[in-house]
Order: sequence, then C-alpha cells, then structure tokens
Amino acid sequence: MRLDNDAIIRLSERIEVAQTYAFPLRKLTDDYPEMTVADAYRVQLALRDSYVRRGQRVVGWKAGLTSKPKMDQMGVDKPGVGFLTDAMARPENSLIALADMIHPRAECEIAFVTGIDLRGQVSTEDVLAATEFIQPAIEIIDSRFTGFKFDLESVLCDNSSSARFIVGGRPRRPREVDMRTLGTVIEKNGEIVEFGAAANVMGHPARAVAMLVGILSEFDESLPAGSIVLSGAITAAIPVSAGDCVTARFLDMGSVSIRFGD
Ligand code: OOG
Ligand code: MG
Repeated sequence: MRLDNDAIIRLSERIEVAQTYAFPLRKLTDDYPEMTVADAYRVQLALRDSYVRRGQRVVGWKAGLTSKPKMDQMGVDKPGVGFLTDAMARPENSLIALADMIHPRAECEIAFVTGIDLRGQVSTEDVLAATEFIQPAIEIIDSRFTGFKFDLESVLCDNSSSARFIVGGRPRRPREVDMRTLGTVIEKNGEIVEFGAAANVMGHPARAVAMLVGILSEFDESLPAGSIVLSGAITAAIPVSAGDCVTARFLDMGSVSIRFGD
C-alpha cells in the first residue's frame, strides 16, 4: 500500500532537518517497514521541492550504488538516483567544512554534462550523443543514518546520501576516451587508498546515466540539457576527517583535489 501524503511530508521533513543540522537518524524503514521504492522517491521529491522553495537550484543528478565495490561496501544491491543542487557544489582545491556533516566519505566518479534533453528509455549511445563533455569528479556523501547503515528505501529518501560534489581536471569529449578502461586512483594524504577502472560502473558509466534517465522517466521527468550527472563511485568510498587531503587522479583527464577542515 502507498504511504499517505502526510507520511511522505513527515519523512521528508525528518530528512531535511537531519541534513541541515547534521545529526543521524534511525533508518526510516524501522518506522515504516511497508515503504516501497516508489514511496521513497516521493519522499525525495518532497525534499527537492522544499529545497527549491528555499531558493536552491537543481543543477543535475547523481546515480549511486552503480558499481560492485560500492554495493559490496554498503550491502545494497540495487542502484538509485538523487538530485544535485547549486548549494552542494564546491570548487576544486577548496577547503570543505566538515562541521555540517555527520560521517562524510569521498568517492571518485565521472561527471557527464549534457547538451540536449534526455527522456524515456535511452541507450548508452544516446547518452554519449547527448553528452557535451565528461569530467573527473569527487562526490562527498554523508548518510543521515546512524552508522552509515541503510536499506535502499531509506537511502533514496535521504537523496542517496548526497552532500557535496566537486568537478575538475580536464574535460574530454565522451568519445575521446575509452571510459571502460579509464583508470582512477584515490590518494588520501599522499597514500593510494583505492583504485579501479570505470568499467566497474555498470560496465560503462554511460549505462548508469541511461539507467538514471529511465528512473526519472518513471516519474515523468526528463534530464534537462545542461545537467551535471555523477555516474557513481568507481571504487569503495573512503572516510575523511578534518586535516585530510584527497586527490582523485584519472588517466588522461588530470586530477581533482580537495582538503577537509573543521
Ligand atoms: C549511497 C550513495 C552511493 C555512489 O556513487 O555509489 C553513491 C551511499 O553509499 O551512501 O553516491
Ligand atoms: Mg556517488
């Protein structure tokens, strides 16, 4: 049975407060075990509407849990999506404040920037044709659930743990690089902590973007031209704390660095 609208609003308010004041919640399915994935996306939409009413602008979308290393790390075996707003964007090489996050982790991803609207069931070829350029990115995720533990429904309500994102390095045309064999290395304080190839992301990161467009179209939404799309972490996410410096290096695409402070 669908959750009623009051429950959807109550849940989105619960998430918004936890996101704003950075305190952890019990996972939402503890209180609403009957919640479905469709309900969870209704909660996410209510959250998005609330941020937009408060003046934030949606600048793009993210796909999450699109690689085996991430699914294994989180114990969730299905991908999902979340929205990105201008308030989450941070410049390359900047100092990211951690005071307003609970237990942040960094991920390295390929960002797609689209040039035409995408809607419905699209192929990886459609995604590549619609992509103006791809760019290295770091996503900072922060689960609003205690212990960074959740199920698919709860994490979708929490906007797929979205917190901050940074794009940088060298933009490339999507067909200039072989995205499957694109290697990436994450360094924390100069030590290599994770590495992998972008094929970890559903065989090809453009497939994750196609999946995201499919999910949006289930809710009768399109991916507008000019969107930034994060295609999902290529490796497991790494925990970060104040004083850390993280660099994600991408083969032939340069690197993105950020520092973390209190
Ligand atoms: C969910 C978000 C996962 C990714 O790139 O796989 C994600 C989480 O792990 O908290 O952003
Ligand atoms: Mg991510």
